[in-house]
Amino acid sequence: MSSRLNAELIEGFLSSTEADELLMELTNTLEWRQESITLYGKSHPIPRLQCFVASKGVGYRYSNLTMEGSGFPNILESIKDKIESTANHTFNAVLCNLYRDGHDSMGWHSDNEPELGEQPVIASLSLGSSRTFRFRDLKSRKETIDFELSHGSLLIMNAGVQEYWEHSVPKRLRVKQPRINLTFRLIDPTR
Ligand SMILES: O=C(O)CCC(=O)C(=O)O
Repeated sequence: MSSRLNAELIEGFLSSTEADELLMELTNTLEWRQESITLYGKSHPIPRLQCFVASKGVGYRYSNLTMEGSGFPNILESIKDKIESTANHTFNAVLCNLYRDGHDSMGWHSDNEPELGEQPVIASLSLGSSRTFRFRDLKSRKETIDFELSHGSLLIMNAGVQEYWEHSVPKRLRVKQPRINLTFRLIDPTR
């Protein structure tokens, strides 16, 4: 039997006006890049744009990529404060993903890098087009649970989620508008 999915979705965490403003500001001000990952010696561009934001000195390794933080811009600092008080958890980094349209996606993975520590709590804010966020039970690789992540929603993945479940954002070819997702994490730079 699969483990209970210890995740919580808060629709309308941001009002639609707040979410519109944040979407526009982040689209225009973050330094979005299309990174490549190397698999079996071959380089592949990832199917979305990314930007890593973190407190100074905080770095993150992810699928052969190493990213370094240089401080939070004000706009992300205030949204981080609001998310921290709802999730009752502290964060020092945010991985930002820009899905240009429904051709962009995220493959199956768990956020289980050693620097996130054991049983990390991760808070995920969505802006723009709604996209399906799919969990799959790691043991059976059969049971799936879908969440529809809408503009201004906050998904909190609590302790145990990364240990027992993986997740993905599948392509949705009918989606023509962009989506930004921000995943707030607490990274231990000494690990
Ligand atoms: O875009 C999303 O909702 C998922 C992002 C994600 O899985 C990640 O950053 O690890």
